[in-house]
Amino acid sequence: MAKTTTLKEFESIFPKLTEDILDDAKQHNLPEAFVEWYKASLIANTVGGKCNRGMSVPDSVSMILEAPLSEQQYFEAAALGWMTELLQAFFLVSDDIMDSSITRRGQPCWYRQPHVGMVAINDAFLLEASIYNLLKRYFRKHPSYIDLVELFHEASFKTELGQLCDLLTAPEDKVDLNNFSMDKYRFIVIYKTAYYSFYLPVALALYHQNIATPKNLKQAEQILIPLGEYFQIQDDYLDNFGLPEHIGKIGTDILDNKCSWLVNQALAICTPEQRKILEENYGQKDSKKEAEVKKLYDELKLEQIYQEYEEKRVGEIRSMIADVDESEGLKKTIFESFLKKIYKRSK
Ligand code: DMA
Ligand code: MG
Ligand code: MG
Ligand code: MG
Repeated sequence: MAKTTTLKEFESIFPKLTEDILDDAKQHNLPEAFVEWYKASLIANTVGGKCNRGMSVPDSVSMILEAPLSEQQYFEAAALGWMTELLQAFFLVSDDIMDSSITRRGQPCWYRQPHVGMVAINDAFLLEASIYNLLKRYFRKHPSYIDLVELFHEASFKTELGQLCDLLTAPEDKVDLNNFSMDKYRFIVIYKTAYYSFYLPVALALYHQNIATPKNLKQAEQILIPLGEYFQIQDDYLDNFGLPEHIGKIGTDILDNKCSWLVNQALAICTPEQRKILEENYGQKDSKKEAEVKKLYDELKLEQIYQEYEEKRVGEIRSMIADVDESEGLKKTIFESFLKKIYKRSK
């Protein structure tokens, strides 16, 4: 029987990894004060989230093996999990700068913290570099070492393409609602979120067990990409309808002129008069205009449209999971547990 990890167990691995990462920096004679800075950035940006991505690596390994993990197996799988959290930290620190966000996990965003500012950009690079230092330290002799390295590179590249499209679809100085479309939207969310958040942890588990094949990787992708797309649609929904106390961040999508799921839904059903309201108020750094858009979203009953979408999509995802081929080591439970964690989430 598989055994799922707890946040406490998973977090108990992180201090050792922090020590390792800082040890690599010390090898280069980084002065002590800067080692402390690196440590503060690692702790502030990597710990304190839900760790759904990270914990899903040991959970997936345990479900593949259908057994609890030995101490060594757990450490390795959790280390790979923490590398996905480091990748997430790297993306969030930079995403918050690019999105002019205010808070993250209930705290001021890293770039807004006293004395940090644009040093945050380099801190983001260091968070990313930590992944490859840890990979080398623990997996240099693993038969799938180069696959693991390439997987992180590939997931990063895809995320960066998604972020590029996200940012270029949302110019700060030019609002053009004709720029938005559900096709563009799908590209953005699959690339910026689904690959690194959903496909990466499961692919890591398969490579860790040396059982990855083109067939099981493809099968994993076929379900995890729709799951990731659904997850980012939830994120867009919560950006407007979620509570900052729950989601730990203040929504910025309207102010930022984002090609969000909500604005695409609004465009699909609005009258010419309502479209005019959007044209005059969307995508400007003005909280009164933002409030006008929020009011329109309520009038258009987007909350209800979202709930209907969620029920329908979750039904489809459930039937995809029911069709999973388990002959090459994948297990339906892996996907069921992802779905269970995110269905109707409010944070
Ligand atoms: C999330 O997009 C994507 C990445 C790669 C961080 P987002 O800007 O909607 O995320 P958030 O709402 O957390 O700022
Ligand atoms: Mg953002
Ligand atoms: Mg963003
Ligand atoms: Mg968002």
